[in-house]
Amino acid sequence: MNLELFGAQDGARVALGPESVVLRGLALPHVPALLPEIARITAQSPWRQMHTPGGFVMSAALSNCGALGWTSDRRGYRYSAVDPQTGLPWPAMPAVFLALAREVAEAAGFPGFTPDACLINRYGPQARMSLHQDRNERDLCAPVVSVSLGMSAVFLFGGLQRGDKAARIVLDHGDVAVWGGRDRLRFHGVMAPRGPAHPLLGEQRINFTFRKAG
Ligand code: MD3
Ligand code: FE
Repeated sequence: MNLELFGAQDGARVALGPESVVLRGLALPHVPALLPEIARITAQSPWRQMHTPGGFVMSAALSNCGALGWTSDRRGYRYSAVDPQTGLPWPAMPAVFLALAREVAEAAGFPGFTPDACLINRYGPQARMSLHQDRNERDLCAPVVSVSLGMSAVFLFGGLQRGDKAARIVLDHGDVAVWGGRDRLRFHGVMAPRGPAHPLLGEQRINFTFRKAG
């Protein structure tokens, strides 16, 4: 075993709120299976920067897989069965993605999670996501599961009001997190990646979030 692949924190569980938790390194064993799937998905539905209703261009690039994909344009945020750039359905959710999402949700106390959408964000060295709530999903009772790969980044976890003070936690390659229940509508964001380029992924951070959107 190559011990350098594992960090001191791997296996740790960090509670962010009453119903949200970070599980350190839980995705690490799956990385070799995940990366070719991300390549396959983004060959079919390429990385793109979306426009916000407010007239900005998002700094992170995104793609989606699954029955529904998150999109944004001048008219608003929504989930769509069709990739607006290709006119085709989003790539199917790979079995390894679904298995990981279910494993993570179960480990956090949300058994039977069946996501129908997976938003994949790619952050270059300058990309970030400002504080927001995720509320376009029809079923806000289902949790959101996230998987972080590549460079590390500071995740900001606020409260139910935009002005509430946000806690900060670094998310590293292989970390997974789950947000459910009363934490589901908390404001959150992520700062630009920091630290050294990642040995596998270079100067980028990739985050995918599984959602029950429809
Ligand atoms: C807490 N993505 O795509 S992942 C997003 O790193 C998003 O790409 C960030 O926020 C990223 O919407 C953060 C963690 C995350 C994702 C969704 C959540 C935390 C969440 C939904 C509700 C509460
Ligand atoms: Fe979000």
